[in-house]
Amino acid sequence: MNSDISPTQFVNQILSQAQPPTRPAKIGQTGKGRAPVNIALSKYWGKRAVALNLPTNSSLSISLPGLGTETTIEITEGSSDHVTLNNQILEISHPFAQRLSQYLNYFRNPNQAFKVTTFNTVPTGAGLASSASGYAALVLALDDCFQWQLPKQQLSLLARLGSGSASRSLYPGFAVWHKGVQEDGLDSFAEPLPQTWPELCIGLIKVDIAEKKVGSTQGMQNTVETCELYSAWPKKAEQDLAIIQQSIEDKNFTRLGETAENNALSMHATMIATWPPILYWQPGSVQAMQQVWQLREDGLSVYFTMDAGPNLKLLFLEKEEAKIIQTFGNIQIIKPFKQD
Ligand code: 2P0
Repeated sequence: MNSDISPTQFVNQILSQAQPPTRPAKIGQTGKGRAPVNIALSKYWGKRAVALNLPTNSSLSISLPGLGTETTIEITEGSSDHVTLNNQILEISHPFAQRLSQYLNYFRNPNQAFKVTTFNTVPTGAGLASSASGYAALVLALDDCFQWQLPKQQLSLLARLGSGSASRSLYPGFAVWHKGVQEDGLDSFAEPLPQTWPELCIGLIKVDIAEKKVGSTQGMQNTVETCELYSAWPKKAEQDLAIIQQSIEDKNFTRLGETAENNALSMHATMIATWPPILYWQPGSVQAMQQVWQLREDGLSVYFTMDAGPNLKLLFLEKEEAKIIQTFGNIQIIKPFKQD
Protein backbone atom coordinates (compact mmCIF):
# COMPACT_ATOMS: atom_id res chain seq x y z
CA MET A 1 0.00 0.00 0.00
CA ASN A 2 1.18 3.51 -0.63
CA SER A 3 -0.18 6.76 0.70
CA ASP A 4 -1.64 9.40 -1.63
CA ILE A 5 0.18 12.00 0.45
CA SER A 6 3.59 12.91 -0.97
CA PRO A 7 6.63 13.42 1.27
CA THR A 8 6.59 17.13 0.31
CA GLN A 9 2.97 17.49 1.42
CA PHE A 10 3.84 15.65 4.64
CA VAL A 11 6.77 17.98 5.39
CA ASN A 12 4.73 21.10 4.55
CA GLN A 13 1.99 19.96 6.90
CA ILE A 14 4.49 19.70 9.78
CA LEU A 15 6.33 22.92 8.98
CA SER A 16 3.03 24.81 8.94
CA GLN A 17 3.12 24.28 12.74
CA ALA A 18 6.61 25.77 13.09
CA GLN A 19 7.14 29.10 14.81
CA PRO A 20 7.44 31.92 12.33
CA PRO A 21 11.20 32.02 11.64
CA THR A 22 12.97 34.37 14.04
CA ARG A 23 15.38 35.19 11.24
CA PRO A 24 14.99 34.67 7.49
CA ALA A 25 16.73 31.63 6.06
CA LYS A 26 19.64 33.29 4.36
CA ILE A 27 22.96 32.26 2.88
CA GLY A 28 25.54 31.56 5.58
CA GLN A 29 23.00 30.57 8.22
CA THR A 30 24.08 27.50 10.17
CA GLY A 31 22.61 24.88 12.50
CA LYS A 32 23.91 22.05 14.65
CA GLY A 33 22.43 18.79 15.85
CA ARG A 34 23.57 15.71 17.68
CA ALA A 35 21.71 12.47 18.32
CA PRO A 36 22.44 9.00 19.72
CA VAL A 37 22.14 5.65 17.96
CA ASN A 38 19.39 3.42 19.27
CA ILE A 39 19.03 -0.33 19.55
CA ALA A 40 15.52 -1.74 19.10
CA LEU A 41 14.49 -4.26 21.74
CA SER A 42 11.31 -4.86 19.74
CA LYS A 43 12.17 -4.37 16.08
CA TYR A 44 10.85 -2.39 13.11
CA TRP A 45 10.85 -4.58 10.02
CA GLY A 46 8.55 -3.77 7.10
CA LYS A 47 6.72 -0.73 5.73
CA ARG A 48 3.05 -0.28 5.04
CA ALA A 49 3.81 2.82 2.94
CA VAL A 50 7.26 3.17 1.44
CA ALA A 51 7.45 6.84 0.40
CA LEU A 52 6.46 8.09 3.87
CA ASN A 53 8.41 5.39 5.76
CA LEU A 54 5.30 4.18 7.54
CA PRO A 55 5.99 0.96 9.41
CA THR A 56 3.92 -2.20 9.57
CA ASN A 57 4.50 -2.45 13.32
CA SER A 58 5.46 -0.31 16.31
CA SER A 59 8.92 -0.68 17.85
CA LEU A 60 10.67 0.03 21.15
CA SER A 61 14.30 1.09 21.54
CA ILE A 62 17.03 2.17 23.88
CA SER A 63 19.39 4.99 22.92
CA LEU A 64 23.13 4.63 23.47
CA PRO A 65 24.68 7.80 24.85
CA GLY A 66 28.12 8.62 23.50
CA LEU A 67 27.55 6.74 20.24
CA GLY A 68 25.86 8.73 17.54
CA THR A 69 26.09 11.52 15.03
CA GLU A 70 27.02 15.19 15.16
CA THR A 71 25.98 17.27 12.18
CA THR A 72 26.35 20.89 11.16
CA ILE A 73 24.66 22.42 8.16
CA GLU A 74 25.15 25.72 6.45
CA ILE A 75 22.93 27.28 3.82
CA THR A 76 24.96 28.03 0.69
CA GLU A 77 24.29 29.40 -2.75
CA GLY A 78 24.24 27.20 -5.82
CA SER A 79 22.69 24.05 -7.10
CA SER A 80 24.59 21.25 -5.41
CA ASP A 81 25.12 20.25 -1.81
CA HIS A 82 28.53 19.58 -0.25
CA VAL A 83 28.61 16.61 2.05
CA THR A 84 31.50 15.69 4.34
CA LEU A 85 31.25 12.42 6.24
CA ASN A 86 33.83 11.62 8.92
CA ASN A 87 36.26 14.24 7.50
CA GLN A 88 35.91 12.88 3.95
CA ILE A 89 34.37 15.01 1.20
CA LEU A 90 31.89 12.85 -0.72
CA GLU A 91 31.20 12.96 -4.44
CA ILE A 92 27.65 14.15 -4.97
CA SER A 93 27.00 10.83 -6.74
CA HIS A 94 27.93 8.88 -3.58
CA PRO A 95 24.82 6.98 -2.35
CA PHE A 96 25.10 8.56 1.12
CA ALA A 97 25.24 12.08 -0.35
CA GLN A 98 22.44 11.36 -2.82
CA ARG A 99 20.08 10.12 -0.13
CA LEU A 100 20.92 13.14 2.03
CA SER A 101 20.40 15.61 -0.82
CA GLN A 102 17.08 14.07 -1.79
CA TYR A 103 15.94 14.44 1.80
CA LEU A 104 17.17 18.05 1.95
CA ASN A 105 15.08 18.84 -1.15
CA TYR A 106 12.03 18.83 1.13
CA PHE A 107 13.46 21.75 3.10
CA ARG A 108 15.45 24.01 0.79
CA ASN A 109 14.21 27.27 -0.64
CA PRO A 110 14.83 27.95 -4.34
CA ASN A 111 18.53 28.48 -5.18
CA GLN A 112 19.65 27.18 -1.80
CA ALA A 113 22.10 24.37 -1.28
CA PHE A 114 23.51 22.97 1.93
CA LYS A 115 26.98 22.30 3.21
CA VAL A 116 26.59 19.32 5.49
CA THR A 117 29.36 18.16 7.80
CA THR A 118 28.56 15.00 9.65
CA PHE A 119 30.56 12.87 11.99
CA ASN A 120 29.58 9.40 13.13
CA THR A 121 31.01 7.90 16.28
CA VAL A 122 29.77 4.51 15.01
CA PRO A 123 30.99 2.79 11.83
CA THR A 124 28.74 3.79 8.92
CA GLY A 125 26.64 0.92 7.54
CA ALA A 126 27.71 -1.67 10.09
CA GLY A 127 24.28 -2.55 11.45
CA LEU A 128 24.86 -0.14 14.30
CA ALA A 129 22.06 2.14 13.16
CA SER A 130 24.07 5.13 11.97
CA SER A 131 21.17 6.18 9.72
CA ALA A 132 19.01 6.50 12.85
CA SER A 133 21.35 8.90 14.63
CA GLY A 134 22.23 10.51 11.27
CA TYR A 135 18.73 11.64 10.29
CA ALA A 136 17.82 12.56 13.87
CA ALA A 137 20.94 14.79 14.09
CA LEU A 138 20.19 16.28 10.67
CA VAL A 139 16.63 17.18 11.63
CA LEU A 140 17.89 18.82 14.84
CA ALA A 141 20.44 20.76 12.77
CA LEU A 142 17.68 21.88 10.35
CA ASP A 143 15.48 22.94 13.28
CA ASP A 144 18.39 24.98 14.65
CA CYS A 145 19.27 26.45 11.25
CA PHE A 146 15.72 27.46 10.26
CA GLN A 147 14.64 28.25 13.84
CA TRP A 148 11.45 26.21 13.53
CA GLN A 149 11.39 25.47 17.26
CA LEU A 150 9.29 22.39 16.65
CA PRO A 151 8.45 20.02 19.52
CA LYS A 152 10.32 16.71 19.63
CA GLN A 153 7.26 14.80 18.43
CA GLN A 154 7.18 16.82 15.21
CA LEU A 155 10.93 16.44 14.76
CA SER A 156 10.46 12.70 15.23
CA LEU A 157 7.99 12.70 12.32
CA LEU A 158 10.50 14.52 10.11
CA ALA A 159 13.35 12.21 11.15
CA ARG A 160 11.16 9.19 10.34
CA LEU A 161 10.87 10.40 6.75
CA GLY A 162 14.67 10.24 6.45
CA SER A 163 15.01 6.80 8.06
CA GLY A 164 12.33 5.01 10.04
CA SER A 165 14.47 4.18 13.04
CA ALA A 166 15.63 7.83 13.25
CA SER A 167 12.22 8.69 14.72
CA ARG A 168 13.41 6.96 17.93
CA SER A 169 16.81 8.69 18.11
CA LEU A 170 15.41 12.07 19.18
CA TYR A 171 15.34 10.86 22.78
CA PRO A 172 17.71 9.45 25.37
CA GLY A 173 16.66 6.25 27.16
CA PHE A 174 13.72 4.12 26.07
CA ALA A 175 11.48 5.23 23.21
CA VAL A 176 8.42 3.78 21.49
CA TRP A 177 7.73 4.50 17.83
CA HIS A 178 3.98 4.18 17.35
CA LYS A 179 3.20 2.72 13.97
CA GLY A 180 0.15 4.95 13.57
CA VAL A 181 -2.90 4.16 11.48
CA GLN A 182 -3.48 7.35 9.51
CA GLU A 183 -2.77 7.49 5.82
CA ASP A 184 -1.15 10.92 6.20
CA GLY A 185 1.48 9.47 8.55
CA LEU A 186 1.08 12.23 11.14
CA ASP A 187 0.42 9.75 13.96
CA SER A 188 3.56 7.66 13.30
CA PHE A 189 6.12 9.22 15.64
CA ALA A 190 8.23 8.16 18.62
CA GLU A 191 7.82 9.18 22.24
CA PRO A 192 10.14 8.64 25.21
CA LEU A 193 9.24 6.29 28.06
CA PRO A 194 9.69 7.79 31.53
CA GLN A 195 11.47 4.79 33.10
CA THR A 196 15.21 4.59 33.69
CA TRP A 197 17.21 1.47 34.53
CA PRO A 198 20.66 2.40 35.86
CA GLU A 199 21.91 -1.22 36.12
CA LEU A 200 21.07 -2.02 32.50
CA CYS A 201 24.09 -2.64 30.26
CA ILE A 202 24.42 -3.06 26.51
CA GLY A 203 27.51 -4.87 25.21
CA LEU A 204 28.54 -4.41 21.60
CA ILE A 205 30.21 -7.43 20.03
CA LYS A 206 31.68 -6.26 16.75
CA VAL A 207 31.88 -9.31 14.51
CA ASP A 208 32.40 -7.30 11.31
CA ILE A 209 32.10 -3.55 10.75
CA ALA A 210 32.34 -3.58 6.95
CA GLU A 211 29.50 -2.02 4.93
CA LYS A 212 26.68 -4.54 4.59
CA LYS A 213 25.61 -5.83 1.17
CA VAL A 214 21.85 -5.55 1.60
CA GLY A 215 20.67 -2.34 3.27
CA SER A 216 17.70 -2.38 5.66
CA THR A 217 15.42 -0.45 3.32
CA GLN A 218 15.86 -2.98 0.50
CA GLY A 219 16.01 -5.93 2.87
CA MET A 220 12.71 -5.21 4.58
CA GLN A 221 10.99 -4.52 1.27
CA ASN A 222 12.14 -7.87 -0.13
CA THR A 223 10.91 -9.53 3.06
CA VAL A 224 7.47 -7.92 2.83
CA GLU A 225 7.18 -8.93 -0.83
CA THR A 226 8.46 -12.51 -0.80
CA CYS A 227 8.48 -14.00 2.71
CA GLU A 228 5.46 -16.13 3.58
CA LEU A 229 6.41 -16.17 7.27
CA TYR A 230 6.21 -12.37 7.33
CA SER A 231 2.40 -12.41 7.76
CA ALA A 232 2.96 -13.61 11.35
CA TRP A 233 5.41 -10.80 12.16
CA PRO A 234 3.25 -7.67 12.75
CA LYS A 235 1.09 -9.35 15.44
CA LYS A 236 4.11 -10.85 17.18
CA ALA A 237 5.97 -7.54 17.07
CA GLU A 238 3.10 -5.72 18.81
CA GLN A 239 2.81 -8.46 21.47
CA ASP A 240 6.55 -8.39 22.14
CA LEU A 241 6.54 -4.62 22.42
CA ALA A 242 3.79 -4.75 25.05
CA ILE A 243 5.70 -7.40 27.06
CA ILE A 244 8.97 -5.46 26.87
CA GLN A 245 7.29 -2.22 27.90
CA GLN A 246 5.70 -4.00 30.88
CA SER A 247 9.06 -5.62 31.75
CA ILE A 248 10.68 -2.19 31.82
CA GLU A 249 7.96 -0.92 34.15
CA ASP A 250 8.33 -4.00 36.39
CA LYS A 251 12.16 -4.11 36.11
CA ASN A 252 11.77 -7.75 35.10
CA PHE A 253 15.09 -8.28 33.32
CA THR A 254 14.60 -11.96 32.46
CA ARG A 255 11.30 -11.27 30.73
CA LEU A 256 12.81 -8.32 28.87
CA GLY A 257 15.86 -10.32 27.75
CA GLU A 258 13.93 -13.40 26.65
CA THR A 259 11.40 -11.34 24.70
CA ALA A 260 14.00 -9.11 23.05
CA GLU A 261 16.18 -12.05 21.97
CA ASN A 262 13.21 -13.99 20.63
CA ASN A 263 11.94 -10.87 18.82
CA ALA A 264 15.31 -10.38 17.10
CA LEU A 265 15.58 -14.03 16.09
CA SER A 266 12.00 -13.99 14.77
CA MET A 267 12.83 -10.96 12.63
CA HIS A 268 15.93 -12.75 11.33
CA ALA A 269 13.80 -15.82 10.59
CA THR A 270 11.68 -13.70 8.24
CA MET A 271 14.85 -12.38 6.58
CA ILE A 272 16.21 -15.90 6.06
CA ALA A 273 12.85 -17.04 4.61
CA THR A 274 12.96 -14.18 2.09
CA TRP A 275 13.88 -14.75 -1.55
CA PRO A 276 16.64 -14.14 -2.42
CA PRO A 277 17.58 -15.02 1.16
CA ILE A 278 18.97 -12.39 3.51
CA LEU A 279 21.41 -13.72 6.07
CA TYR A 280 23.28 -11.03 7.96
CA TRP A 281 24.97 -13.55 10.24
CA GLN A 282 28.59 -14.57 9.89
CA PRO A 283 30.32 -17.51 11.56
CA GLY A 284 31.46 -15.14 14.32
CA SER A 285 27.83 -14.10 14.94
CA VAL A 286 26.73 -17.70 15.49
CA GLN A 287 29.74 -18.36 17.68
CA ALA A 288 28.84 -15.38 19.88
CA MET A 289 25.19 -16.53 20.10
CA GLN A 290 26.36 -19.94 21.25
CA GLN A 291 28.58 -18.33 23.86
CA VAL A 292 25.57 -16.37 25.16
CA TRP A 293 23.47 -19.55 25.36
CA GLN A 294 26.30 -21.35 27.16
CA LEU A 295 26.57 -18.50 29.68
CA ARG A 296 22.84 -18.79 30.33
CA GLU A 297 23.21 -22.54 30.89
CA ASP A 298 25.92 -21.66 33.40
CA GLY A 299 23.43 -19.45 35.23
CA LEU A 300 24.28 -16.00 33.89
CA SER A 301 21.40 -13.72 32.92
CA VAL A 302 22.53 -12.45 29.52
CA TYR A 303 20.64 -12.10 26.25
CA PHE A 304 21.35 -10.69 22.80
CA THR A 305 19.67 -8.74 20.09
CA MET A 306 20.81 -8.25 16.48
CA ASP A 307 19.90 -5.85 13.71
CA ALA A 308 20.52 -5.79 9.98
CA GLY A 309 24.15 -6.82 10.36
CA PRO A 310 26.41 -9.49 11.86
CA ASN A 311 27.07 -7.77 15.20
CA LEU A 312 25.51 -8.77 18.51
CA LYS A 313 24.26 -6.41 21.18
CA LEU A 314 24.24 -8.10 24.58
CA LEU A 315 21.72 -7.23 27.26
CA PHE A 316 22.73 -7.80 30.88
CA LEU A 317 22.73 -6.15 34.29
CA GLU A 318 25.74 -4.45 35.83
CA LYS A 319 26.31 -7.22 38.40
CA GLU A 320 27.27 -9.57 35.51
CA GLU A 321 29.74 -7.14 33.94
CA ALA A 322 32.95 -8.82 35.13
CA LYS A 323 31.92 -12.26 33.84
CA ILE A 324 30.82 -10.79 30.51
CA ILE A 325 34.20 -9.08 30.05
CA GLN A 326 35.92 -12.35 30.99
CA THR A 327 34.03 -14.22 28.23
CA PHE A 328 34.04 -11.55 25.52
CA GLY A 329 37.31 -9.68 25.99
CA ASN A 330 36.76 -7.37 23.05
CA ILE A 331 33.41 -5.91 24.05
CA GLN A 332 32.27 -2.31 24.30
CA ILE A 333 29.94 -1.82 27.24
CA ILE A 334 27.44 1.01 27.41
CA LYS A 335 25.31 1.91 30.41
CA PRO A 336 22.51 3.95 28.84
CA PHE A 337 21.37 5.51 32.12
CA LYS A 338 24.79 6.12 33.64
CA GLN A 339 26.48 8.05 30.82
CA ASP A 340 25.61 11.37 29.16
C1 2P0 B 1 15.17 -1.52 14.06
N1 2P0 B 1 16.22 -1.90 11.84
O1 2P0 B 1 14.06 -1.50 14.61
C2 2P0 B 1 15.33 -2.41 12.83
C3 2P0 B 1 15.87 -3.74 13.17
C4 2P0 B 1 17.12 -2.89 11.35
C5 2P0 B 1 16.71 -4.15 11.99
O2 2P0 B 1 15.29 0.10 11.83
O3 2P0 B 1 14.29 2.17 5.35
O4 2P0 B 1 17.56 2.07 8.50
O5 2P0 B 1 15.58 3.97 6.53
O6 2P0 B 1 13.34 3.24 7.38
O7 2P0 B 1 15.49 2.78 9.78
C6 2P0 B 1 16.86 -0.24 10.18
O8 2P0 B 1 15.96 0.36 9.32
O9 2P0 B 1 15.31 1.71 7.51
C7 2P0 B 1 16.08 -0.68 11.33
P1 2P0 B 1 14.59 2.83 6.66
P2 2P0 B 1 16.14 1.86 8.83
O10 2P0 B 1 16.14 -0.88 14.51
